[in-house]
Amino acid sequence: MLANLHKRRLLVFLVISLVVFTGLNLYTGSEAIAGETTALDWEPAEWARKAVFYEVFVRSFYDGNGDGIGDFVGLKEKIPYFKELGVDTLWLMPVNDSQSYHGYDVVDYYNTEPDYGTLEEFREFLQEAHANGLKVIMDLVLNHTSVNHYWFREAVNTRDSKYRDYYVWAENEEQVKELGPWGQPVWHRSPDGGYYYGLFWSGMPDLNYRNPEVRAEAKKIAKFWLDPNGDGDFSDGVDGFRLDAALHIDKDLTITHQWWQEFNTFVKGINPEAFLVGENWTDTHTVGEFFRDLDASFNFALADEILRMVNGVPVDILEEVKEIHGVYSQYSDQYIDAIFLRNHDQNRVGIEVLRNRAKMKLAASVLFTLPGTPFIYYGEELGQLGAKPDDNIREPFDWYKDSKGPGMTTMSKGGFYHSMRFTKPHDGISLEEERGKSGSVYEHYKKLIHIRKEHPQFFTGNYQKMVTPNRMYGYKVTDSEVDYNLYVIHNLSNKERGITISNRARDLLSGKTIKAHQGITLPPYGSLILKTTAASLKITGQDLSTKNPVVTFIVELTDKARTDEDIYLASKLSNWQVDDKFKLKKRSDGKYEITLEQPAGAALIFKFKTPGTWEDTSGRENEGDNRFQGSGYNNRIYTFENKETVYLTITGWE
Ligand SMILES: [Ca+2]
Ligand SMILES: [Ca+2]
Ligand SMILES: [Ca+2]
Ligand SMILES: [Ca+2]
Repeated sequence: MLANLHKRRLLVFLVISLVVFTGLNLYTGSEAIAGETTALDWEPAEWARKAVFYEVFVRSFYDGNGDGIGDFVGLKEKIPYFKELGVDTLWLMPVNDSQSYHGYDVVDYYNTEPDYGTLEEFREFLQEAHANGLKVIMDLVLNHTSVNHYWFREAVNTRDSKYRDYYVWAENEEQVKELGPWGQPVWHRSPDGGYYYGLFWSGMPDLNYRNPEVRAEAKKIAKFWLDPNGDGDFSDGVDGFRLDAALHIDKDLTITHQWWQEFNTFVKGINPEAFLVGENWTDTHTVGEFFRDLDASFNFALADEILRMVNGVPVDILEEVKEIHGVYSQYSDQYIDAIFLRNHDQNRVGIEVLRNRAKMKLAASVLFTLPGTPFIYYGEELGQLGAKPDDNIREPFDWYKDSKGPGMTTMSKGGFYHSMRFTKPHDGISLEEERGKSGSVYEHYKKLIHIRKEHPQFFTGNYQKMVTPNRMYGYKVTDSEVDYNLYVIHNLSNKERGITISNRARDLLSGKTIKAHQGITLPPYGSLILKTTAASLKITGQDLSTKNPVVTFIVELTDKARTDEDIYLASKLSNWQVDDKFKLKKRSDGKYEITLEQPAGAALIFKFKTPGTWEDTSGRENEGDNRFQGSGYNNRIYTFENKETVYLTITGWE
């Protein structure tokens, strides 16, 4: 549960960037020494290494009983859909009984959320999923409970109750002033006058994992879901857990790691094939430490890099992967890298790429051709949109052209705080409109998943960067086990690119065979996945104009943003300083303008500035120009392609 973290995205990104880009120097931990890999006495679930996961918010997926709320009966009914898409494993966001719409504050770990159905219905869905070859993992929220969990009620009502020590209490007044990792209050006053620790908010008190009884409770809960009847047959249980807030179990990371090792040993003792993936939204080294404890961890850093690449920032994505894996492999040689684009705590891909359908497809093409175990967030395969607040990134899955019909869920039911903003009728975004339609986001995802499943070297193969012309990015994926090579080429520009290849190959995306030296055209943001027996493939591109594009930005100020001060464009061109060379000219119509010349393909990251303030981009949702990055980012980004005039608005200063 990382509801507040988005506000700190820039900070987190900076921390990650520093660590990724400066290599090992920043790491000061005492345990990890470069090159030293710990031999672990357990093995990750191998099946997960070659699986494609699908994250489902049950409430918004498919309603099986007509009350407008997604449920287990609906999930069961939609098993053929998951099979059609080609995913192997479902990750269900919390299904435990909870009082919030999202479920991340559990009141009963041994029961299901009544809105979703009974335990019996959950088990029926599970049996059916298993019978169809689908695995299911569930979100397990062990860091904290709801304030309405009876443990916490007992802890507050009776000071000498054994449940008091299930939670974390302040020892003195001084301690209460302490703030959390993103500057938030973490100590909350309980009705009895004490202060309890709740990292995320007062409604979610953290459990105390220094108490062996809490550890025993957590293990009992895991056992209940893995093998409910304890007969050693796991068809009635889940196949693993996504561990919410795994990073935050204890303020002391050593205790956190101890706990997860203990938990993993316990889980593998029940079912050696059970899969554990941790939510560790932090720097790459700290993520790496968790591979000693758990099978897998989400790669938040890579997700951001893929989207930056798609948005025109010159990112060398294979180099990013290499650096991250270099860090991971210091901790374990058997880690499973859980790669993804966005999850339920982040604006959807469609918003991050400013609703550009070709870029949504490009992001997927990159994700599904990189090593790791990919995760899709439900609706992403339709190119569904969603921006914060949180419930608007968790909107109903859009099954139908007119967003009405059997199984369709609604946000007016089920405790959402906001109304529906993004799931809309007749906007081209729905399963009904996209299924079978050539070039749709859905058909593209489906194709990519199937290509990946048929070519397992994408999970484990050897990757080499290729030389590619004209703002394209390419890599070769080889595997000594097979007699062919794969070549992936992405067109990162908004222009068609004509290319020729030196040897005959088949493009797995279009299904077409391309002859040696035959000219082919790659559409803007298009990709090729070439399969060939040739040992090497040379790509030749058309000659592009060498003239630098000259671009004029015309900037309008909203009433709130009016200023008497001069306005500057700050970027690395000005060392992020106020520089007269980048001062905007005030025009007679009250607008401002500045003209820049940059090489074609250059991506400029910038922000406007006065001598005393920075442009406030916090609430910005650029919907106009495709080359500007999405609302989750604090800087503007523009890629120079043509001579043109670009209109911008400044909404405020901070
Ligand atoms: Ca329902
Ligand atoms: Ca069983
Ligand atoms: Ca905690
Ligand atoms: Ca729609």
